[in-house]
Amino acid sequence: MIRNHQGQRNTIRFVRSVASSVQSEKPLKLNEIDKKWLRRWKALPKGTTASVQGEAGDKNLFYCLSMFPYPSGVLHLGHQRVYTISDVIARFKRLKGYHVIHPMGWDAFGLPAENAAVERGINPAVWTETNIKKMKEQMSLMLAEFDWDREVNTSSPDYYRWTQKIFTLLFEHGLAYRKGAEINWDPVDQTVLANEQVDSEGRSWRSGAKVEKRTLEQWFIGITKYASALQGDLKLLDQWPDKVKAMQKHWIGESHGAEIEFPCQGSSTENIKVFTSRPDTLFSVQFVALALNHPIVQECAKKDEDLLQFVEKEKNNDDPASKVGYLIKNLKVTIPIEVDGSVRHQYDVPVYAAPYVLGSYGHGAVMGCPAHDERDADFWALHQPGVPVRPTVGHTKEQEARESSGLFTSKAGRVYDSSVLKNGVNSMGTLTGMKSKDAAKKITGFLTNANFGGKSVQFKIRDWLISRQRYWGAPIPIIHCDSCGPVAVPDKDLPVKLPAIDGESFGKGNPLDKLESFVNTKCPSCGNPARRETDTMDTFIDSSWYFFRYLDSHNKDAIFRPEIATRHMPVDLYVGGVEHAILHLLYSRFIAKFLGDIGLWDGKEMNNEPIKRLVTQGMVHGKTFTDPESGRFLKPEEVDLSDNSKPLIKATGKVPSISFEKMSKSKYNGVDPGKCIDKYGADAVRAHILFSAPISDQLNWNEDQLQGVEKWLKKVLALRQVIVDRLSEPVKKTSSGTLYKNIELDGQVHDEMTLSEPELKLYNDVRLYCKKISDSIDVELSFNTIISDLMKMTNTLQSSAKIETVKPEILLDAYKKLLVVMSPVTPSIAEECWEGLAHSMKKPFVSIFQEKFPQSEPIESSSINYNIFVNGKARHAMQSHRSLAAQPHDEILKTVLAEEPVSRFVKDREIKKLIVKEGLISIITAH
Ligand code: ANZ
Ligand code: ZN
Repeated sequence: MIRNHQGQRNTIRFVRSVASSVQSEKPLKLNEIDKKWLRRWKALPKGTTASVQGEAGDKNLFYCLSMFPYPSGVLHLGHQRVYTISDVIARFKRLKGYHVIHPMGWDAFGLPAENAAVERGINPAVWTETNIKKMKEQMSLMLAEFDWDREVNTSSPDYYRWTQKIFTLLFEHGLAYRKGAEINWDPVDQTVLANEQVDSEGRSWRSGAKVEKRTLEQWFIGITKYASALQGDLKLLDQWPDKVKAMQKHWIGESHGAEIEFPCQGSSTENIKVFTSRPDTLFSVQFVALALNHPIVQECAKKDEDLLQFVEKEKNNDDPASKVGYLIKNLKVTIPIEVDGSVRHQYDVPVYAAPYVLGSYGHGAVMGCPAHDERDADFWALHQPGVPVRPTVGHTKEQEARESSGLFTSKAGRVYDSSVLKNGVNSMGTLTGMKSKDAAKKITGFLTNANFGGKSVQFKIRDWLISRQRYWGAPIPIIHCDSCGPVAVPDKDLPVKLPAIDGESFGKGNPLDKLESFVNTKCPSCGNPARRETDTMDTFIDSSWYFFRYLDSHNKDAIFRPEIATRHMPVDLYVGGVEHAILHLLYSRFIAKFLGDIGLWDGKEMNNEPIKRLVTQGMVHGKTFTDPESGRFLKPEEVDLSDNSKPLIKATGKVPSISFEKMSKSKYNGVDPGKCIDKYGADAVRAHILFSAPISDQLNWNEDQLQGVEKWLKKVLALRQVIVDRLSEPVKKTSSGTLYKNIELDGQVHDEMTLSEPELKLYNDVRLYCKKISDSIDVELSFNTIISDLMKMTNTLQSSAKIETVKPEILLDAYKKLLVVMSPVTPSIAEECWEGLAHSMKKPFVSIFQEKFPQSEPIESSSINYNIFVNGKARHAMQSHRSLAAQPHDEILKTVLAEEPVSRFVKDREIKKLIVKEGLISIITAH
C-alpha cells in the first residue's frame, strides 16, 4: 500500500503552460541557466516560486534581515556575500514551511548623494533613484529574492515622515534636546564639515583650509538615559557574537565606583566632586586634576592670566596621554575623611588644570593617586619631581607587598600602612589588611555617612549628536519661536519635506539655511512668525528603525501597526557587516526599546530587544599582485595568467608576489560581481562565496577555486540523464536484501521494502546529509560545510548510480532530495534539473520551491558491522545483528568462530578472554 507521507508534498500545483517546449537539445552552459530562470521565474504567477509557504501562523514566522545598503550604484562582493547568506537562509526556511519575511530597502540619505550634486550638478534625489535602479538589477542577477513589496527608501517622504515622527516622540519624552557642541568649520568655504570631510591633517576636503573647531547649538538624543538597559540587556543576546557584545559593552562603558567630594579652600565653590573607580585608594590622593572646561578652572582663569593662556593653548589637546598641567594658585583641597571615617580638615592637596582629564566623563575631575594609577604617576613625576608617592594598597601577600616598590595598579590588592609600604600612611586604622574590594566598600560607607559622596555608576557613552548641517537628510521637525522656544512640528504637518534645490546652491554648507521659503514659517503653538530648524538628522536615525517599517511599509496612517510589529519582532536573524557592530546596533537597540516603552510594540519577552540572532560576515579581500622588486601594485594586464597557477610579470618574466588585500582601486584588485556572474553563472558564484570561508572569517576571493564548484554543478546537471536512463531501463532482478518497514521514497511511504546493502547505504546517507545540511544552515550557520556536504552527497549518488542492482526509484528519490537541499544555494541549477526531470518523466513541472525540505529519518539498521580482533590484530569483519553484543559469551564465540578467518587464527587454542563492544569483538587466546 502506498500512502502520502505527511507534509512531504505541497498541494499548490500548477501546470506550466509556456515552457515545456523550450527544453533545448544542447544542455545549457552554467552561465546561461540563471539567465533563463530569471526570465522564467518572472513570468510565473506570484507565490509559485519562492512561495510564501504555509499560513502565517504565529509559530512558523521567520524574519530574515540583511543590512540594507547605501545606494552607491554598485553592488560589490561584500554585498554579494551578505545577500547570498540571507537569501540562502530565507529560501531554506521557506522550504521548511516557514512564513518568511526577507525584505530589502535603501539607506539612501547621506553625503555621497550631496557630493554628486556638488560635482555633477545632479539632484541628489535623482542620483539616488538611478542608483537604486542599478543596484536592484544587480541584486536580481545574483538571484537574491527579496520581498520587494516591502521595499523602503529612507530618503522618500513616505519614510522620513515617520523618522520625523520618532524625533517628535523623543522630543515629547524629553529625549531630544539642544546644547552647544563643537563642529568642524571651514573658514574658506564658510561651512560646516562632516568628520569624513576633514582629512588626517585636519584640512577641508574641498578648500584645503585648516579646519577650525566652533561651538554650535545642536540636537542631541538622550541615549544615556538608556545606558543601563542597553548594558544590562546584553546578557539577553545569547545568539550574538561575543565580540560584538564586547564592543557594545566597551562603548557603553559602565563603571562602578564612588563619587567623592573634596572640600576646597580658595574658591567660591565649596567642593570638587570626582568620580573614582577606586575609592580604596582615597588615602593615596596627592593631587586633584580638573578638565580645562571645569567651572572652577573657568572661574580661576578670570583672575589668573597665566591659567587663561594655558587653557587657550591646550583646549584642543585631546591626547589622553598628555602630561601637561597647570598648578592652580591659591587653591587647595582636603581628603574629606580620616581613616576612621571622621571629617578631615587639612587643606594640603594641590589642584591642577590638566587636559588629560576629560570634560565629558564623570565630573570632569580626577583624584590623583600617583602610587596606584599610571597616568597620575606620570603626571606627578613631571610636576612634583622627587616628591615620593604615597602607597596605601599593595600585593595581597604581605611579604611581596613589603618587597615591591613602584606602581601597584591592581584592583585585587590589600590595604597596608607605612610599616609595610614605604612612604605610606602611618596608620590605616581598621582598614589595615582589608582587601581592596572590602576597603572600597567601607570607605564608600564612611563617605556616605559623612555626606561627602557615595556609591556611583558612570557610563562612557555620550548622548547622541544627531544634527547635521547638510541638505540630504531628514529635516529635524522643529520650529523655533521667540516666545515658545523650540516647538515640535505637529503630526498633521509631517513630513517636513526637503524642498527641491537647484544644482548651483550645493557645495557651500547647508543650502536649507539660505532658503527663505523653507526657513520662514509660523509657530504651531502661538502663530507668531518663527524659523524652521535647518539641521537634518544623522542617517543612523533612519537605519535605527527600518526593520519595523518593513513590516507595514505601506501604512499611510501610522508608523506601523503595533500588533504587526509585536507579532514579527524581534528579527530572527540579522546578517551584516561587523563595521556596524557598535553604532548602528546600539542605536537600533535604543530606538526599539524606546518604541516599546511608549507602547508602539511589545517585545517584553526580550526587554524590547530588536534582534534575536546576529551574524557578522567577514570582509572580502582581492587577489593582489605586486612586483617583488619595486613593491609596485600590478595591473591585471601586466600579469600573464595563461597558467593560473604560475602567474608571471609580462615585462620581466619574473614571478609576482601574491597577497589578498582589501579591494581598492589603487591595488587593481577589485572584483565586479556582475562580471563574475556573467562568466560563471550566479549559482557558481553564490556557492563559491559560501564555500570559500566560514561566514565570519575574511574571504580571499580566488577565482581559481571556482573550478571545483563548477565541476560539482556540472556533475549534478549530468546526473539527471543518468537517473532518467536508469528509470527507463527494464526492471532488473535486484540482489537479495533485508526487509525494512516504512520506507519513504519521493514523498511516499511504503509499508515494507527489501533493500540491498548499497541501497540501504544510499538511502541512509542521503538522509544523514539532509539532516547535516539542515543543521549547518539553521543551527551552526556553517555555510562552507554545506557546500562540501552537497558535493559529497552528489558523489555518493553518482557512485550508487553505477551499481546496477540499485533500484531506480531509490536513485530518483536521492536525486530529488539532492536538488531540493541544494536549491537554496544554487536555485537556478536546482530548478533546471527539476524541470528536466519532470519533462523526461512526462510530468507537469511544478517549481522546486514548492517542495518541502526532506525530513525523513534514516533506517536504524538491525545488522551492523563487527570488527574481529584475535590477540590484538584485526583479522576479520562481519555483518551481524546489533544484539549480538548482548548475547552470552559462548553464544558470541559460536557465531564468531563459525567465520573461517576467525577460526583460522584462533585454531584450537584455549580462549583466555573475550572483549565485546558494539561493533568490536576481541579474542585473546593462550599461546
Ligand atoms: C582614582 C584612581 C586610582 C583611579 C587608581 C584609577 C586608578 P573607568 O574605570 O574607565 O571608569 N577618571 C575619572 N574621571 C575622569 C575624567 N573625567 N577624565 C579622565 N579620567 C577620569 O575610569 C575611572 C577612573 O578614571 C577614575 O578612577 C579616575 O581615576 C579616572 F588607582 O580615581 B581613578
Ligand atoms: Zn510660539
